[in-house]
Amino acid sequence: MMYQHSWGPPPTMSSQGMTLDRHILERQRAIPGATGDFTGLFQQIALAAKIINSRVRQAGLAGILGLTGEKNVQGEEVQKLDAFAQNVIERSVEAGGHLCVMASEEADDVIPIPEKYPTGKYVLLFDPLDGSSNIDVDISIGTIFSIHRRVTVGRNGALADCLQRGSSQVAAGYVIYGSSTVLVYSTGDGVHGFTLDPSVGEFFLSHENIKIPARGKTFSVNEGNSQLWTPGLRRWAEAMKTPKPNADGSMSVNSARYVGSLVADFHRTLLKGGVFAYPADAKSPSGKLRLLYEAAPMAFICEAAGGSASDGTRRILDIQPAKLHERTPLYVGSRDDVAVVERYLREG
Ligand code: AHM
Ligand code: MG
Repeated sequence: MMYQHSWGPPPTMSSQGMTLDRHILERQRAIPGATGDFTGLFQQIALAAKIINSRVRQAGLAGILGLTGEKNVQGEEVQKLDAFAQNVIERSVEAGGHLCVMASEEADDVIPIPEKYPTGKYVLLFDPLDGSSNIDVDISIGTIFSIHRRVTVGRNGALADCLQRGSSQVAAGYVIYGSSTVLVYSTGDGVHGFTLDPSVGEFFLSHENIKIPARGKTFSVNEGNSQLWTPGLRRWAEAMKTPKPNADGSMSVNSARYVGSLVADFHRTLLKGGVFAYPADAKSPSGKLRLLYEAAPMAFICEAAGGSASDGTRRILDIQPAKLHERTPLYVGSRDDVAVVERYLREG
């Protein structure tokens, strides 16, 4: 991974940088027969991310925290930020002619492409604003997206286009609205991060070819649920908290880190290593996170960076979804650390 700190503050970064658009375009040119469809779709997703970012940054000022039904200073109906993000993504991508259907964590059913627009060969699955319960307390939130090629024929896509294994994703990515706004994506051959320069309104390459360390020092899980876990998982958490002696007599200790916003917890895990877990428990036997909008895209990115992702026994990317809003336990991060938690789960 290349941290380009030498670029210095944003104005310098923009003058020297590789934009997200150019990055995707250059890769498209390297693929014989590529039509530019994917590049077009990606540009629209990046535009949506910038619009959502701008609203997230104004959230307090614009009085858009809280519930729908409120009026802003102009007397207009105020949307909740996650409803706003849903709307922005749909409006940004529906007209491009690249998609045949969409599905979102915020919508009960598949989202068709309006009749007035052409359709295309891709399918977009997304979580418009993940971690939205954290908005009111100024904690990082994010957008997650997953792109598949359609498997049905005809003008409109269908549920079958959305219910594909994670391994058949063409691309996946997320945007973190954190201390800076970063878009991370992968098409399966490398993972790249782009930081938004707000003065230019453009994403610039800042994290090239991210590789997750094979082992990390951080474990990330909501231990508030630990009484609901299996004994094996509780033993794993205890093991994570047990200092290990080093050869030189010093002690190694892990750090516990849990933001409660998947994008933030995953982003840290990807860059620094370690494991993020949202297990099944007695209250939620299938876990909390959604396979299509959360687990599968993060698993795709993590594997492309050299890490792994499991539901405890299976590779996340091998799971055939049976329904749109299916949930799954998720253990994702450094390869060795995911293997350790799988071992504890196996031992029960
Ligand atoms: P959301 O999609 O409703 O925002 O919920 C998903 C979020 C994830 O971002 C995060 O990892 C998890 O829920 C946190 O759950 P908990 O508060 O139970 O620890
Ligand atoms: Mg979510």
